[in-house]
Amino acid sequence: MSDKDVIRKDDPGTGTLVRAKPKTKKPSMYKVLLLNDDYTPMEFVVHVLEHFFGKSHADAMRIMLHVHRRGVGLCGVYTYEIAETKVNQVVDFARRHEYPLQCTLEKE
Ligand code: TYC
Repeated sequence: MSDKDVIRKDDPGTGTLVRAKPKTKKPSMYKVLLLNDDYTPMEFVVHVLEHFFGKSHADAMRIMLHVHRRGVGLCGVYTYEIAETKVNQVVDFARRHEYPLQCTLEKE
């Protein structure tokens, strides 16, 4: 018997176990993706990955080069609210520096 099993109060003592209904659901997770463009400087993208996604300099370089070569790359996986906030922060930061850097989210 696991801690997820319950015995009903009106169980007549047959020992029948009933699976308890889980009260929580795992939230859907969302990928935050960075897209390549021809104008945003590489150092700017590395800074974004370090500052907004907590990447080490080495990981930020690796991800930036992957995006540069392949067109798109994964920055992180988050719940919807956090993913949405990251996308807005990155796009807003890039716009303020007049770079066309694009960042999107995709349901896992
Ligand atoms: N392609 C850009 C350049 O050559 C660098 C770059 C990398 C831009 C990743 C965006 O998401 C990006 N300056």
